[in-house]
Amino acid sequence: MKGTVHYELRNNIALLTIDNPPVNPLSSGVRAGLSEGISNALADDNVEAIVMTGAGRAFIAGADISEFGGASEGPSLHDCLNDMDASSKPIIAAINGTAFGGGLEVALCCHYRVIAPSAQVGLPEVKLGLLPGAGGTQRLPRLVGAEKALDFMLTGDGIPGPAARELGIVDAVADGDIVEAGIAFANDIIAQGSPVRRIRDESVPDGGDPEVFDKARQQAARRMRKRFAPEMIVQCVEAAVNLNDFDAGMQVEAENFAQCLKHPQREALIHMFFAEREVAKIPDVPKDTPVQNIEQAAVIGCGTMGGGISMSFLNVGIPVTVLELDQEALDRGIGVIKRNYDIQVQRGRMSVEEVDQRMGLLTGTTRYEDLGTADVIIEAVYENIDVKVETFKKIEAVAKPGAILASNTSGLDVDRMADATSRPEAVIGLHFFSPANVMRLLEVVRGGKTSKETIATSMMLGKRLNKIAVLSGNAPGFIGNRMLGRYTTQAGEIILQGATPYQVDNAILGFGMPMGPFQMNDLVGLDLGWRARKLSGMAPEDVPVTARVADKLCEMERFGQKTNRGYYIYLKGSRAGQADPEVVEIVEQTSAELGITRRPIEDDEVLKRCLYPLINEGARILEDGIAIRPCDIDIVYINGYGFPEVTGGPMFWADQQGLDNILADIKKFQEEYGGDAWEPAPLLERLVAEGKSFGDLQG
Ligand code: 3H9
Repeated sequence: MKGTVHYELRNNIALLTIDNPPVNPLSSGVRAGLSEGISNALADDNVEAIVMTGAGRAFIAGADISEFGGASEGPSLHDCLNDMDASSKPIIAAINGTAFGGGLEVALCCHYRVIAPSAQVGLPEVKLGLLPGAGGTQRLPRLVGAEKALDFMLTGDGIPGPAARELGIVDAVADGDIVEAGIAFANDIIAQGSPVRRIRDESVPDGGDPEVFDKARQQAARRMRKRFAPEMIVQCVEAAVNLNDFDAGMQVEAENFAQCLKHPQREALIHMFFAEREVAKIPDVPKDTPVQNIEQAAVIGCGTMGGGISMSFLNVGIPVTVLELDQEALDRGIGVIKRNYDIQVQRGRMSVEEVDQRMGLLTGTTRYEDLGTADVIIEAVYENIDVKVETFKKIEAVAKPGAILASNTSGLDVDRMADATSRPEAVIGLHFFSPANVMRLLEVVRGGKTSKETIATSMMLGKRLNKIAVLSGNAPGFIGNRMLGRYTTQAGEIILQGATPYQVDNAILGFGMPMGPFQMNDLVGLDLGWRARKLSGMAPEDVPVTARVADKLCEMERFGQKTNRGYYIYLKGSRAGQADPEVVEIVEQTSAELGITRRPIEDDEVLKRCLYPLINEGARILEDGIAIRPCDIDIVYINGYGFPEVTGGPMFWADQQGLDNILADIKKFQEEYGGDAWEPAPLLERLVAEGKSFGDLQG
């Protein structure tokens, strides 16, 4: 059995310390230990109260997530809570650290709660596709009211001790030793005649107002589109209010919890939870690899990417020197950073003082020599290998020994940049996603000679910047853009064969992505590819057929959102585009020029043809060793490209569809359309032949 609970007598108090490192989830051994500890304390006449706390940094991180979906041994969590409910002696939670999910529910089943100021409480189950299923949906509304409880459970965010006190979740915030504070609190209770206060015996103080539930449903629809669990939570709180009978409410909670548990969203979201932690583990870079201290950063280029990257550092208090070629470009770039912060002030998300503080950490320069003290230098110059190589030569000339030299390339060869320096071990790709100060993904690209220290430091830096860092090998497009290429090419083919860009976008939106491929092209700018093709002197007949429509739109100066016209028409001030019949005509005309007979294409085919090449290419990326595990690809695609979180990412989703089904369709499309996008990846074929899934490769 995993985990334990230490039992100790402190005079008249039984102290139960939950010990299941690192964060004390309620695994089988903990549940058994809790039941046993309570029974021992009740049997001992010298014990007058019980204090419960956690060893290490957490009180209890919740139910053991790894046990969901499988068999578990020992008493259930509900058995433990029933034992606690039946206790005639007061139980006091001394919340030393994180009390999340089932952990907070255990604390709510205690009769009183004291908390350390830095400890966090939260009911994050909704983020895992679950609901607080250990009485949380029934006890919390009774304690703080239905409205606040709903808000707390539907956001799932943690709050620190003082905020928990203000909300009414805990009875006291205690500085100093939390166990001593818990024992002192227990002795006060004993002095008052040992009253036990069971939340289950109380009624919900508000909740007569049905609007509370309407508001909660609207909030959930806005913030958690297409999620199953929020409605289940709202129903449980309605039951707490309307039934006004704790056990009847618990019955509703149990039924709704069971529904969440068997829902595919739950499985996908728990996959994401573990995947987020897994991507930090790099097999050949041990946990104890030395890392460098990053106290100062430098960014070369203060355009959209450079500005956003600079803000990522400023936001976590790391000073940045930003370099531009001339004073005018520098002033413009810094002006944009300031304006972005001012918008945050207008929206009430930051104070003027905070903006001043962040801008105070920013220094502008036009001289490379000023970058010499930085611990990490990131170039964010024009995406062209020759320009990048030249930039690296300049960086190397000024960078201090030991500094990390990074490129924010979205797919160019990191080794060529490394070879332009005499310290390739210090060179790495740090691919931020736009807007860099907002997007969570950071692709960390290891070159052939990148040292383990440089990799470990870069992964740690990603975490410090509040990003999720995924390691990629150095191959064109890395993980994300290599897959994206397949997706956009298919979308381009589909519109030439009969669908409109609007049909394709709608099918992708229906799948749950925040935008379709043509909306994405309009956002990024159609002119990028068009200009690059012009610069390269490409002959018109050599332009890929899937780029022909975009190039025609560019010839009409329809570059996308920036010119208010692209595939869509954007009315002033609006980012929601309107379909344009003229674009449909251009598409039809292009099909005719290419001799393609248009035909109706079902949405189902649109989806399969856009998504399956992602999976096929993902399999090749795994074969080539560019991504370490399938879940690394899932994290990249969800956090960088808007793949719906509730699917668990493309590789997890593929497993759920059945790899044999996907392979059969890929072979069908190969026969119909040919091309290397439809050449089945050998890994996919092997997995199907062996009856395995991508999940079997996780290791
Ligand atoms: C629930 O409670 C349902 C109930 O309502 C009803 C039941 C009937 N279980 O994140 P970290 C592992 S649902 C198992 O790196 P941090 C984690 O995988 C649960 N394992 O540390 C990692 O393992 P490894 C509701 C867990 O300090 C290691 O611990 N609770 C669990 O940055 C360290 O984790 C939640 O949703 C768990 N519950 O953050 C809380 N939690 O080292 C989920 C963590 O092998 N947890 N692990 O990679 C968290 O939010 C964060 O882990 C926490 C610590 C804030 C606690």
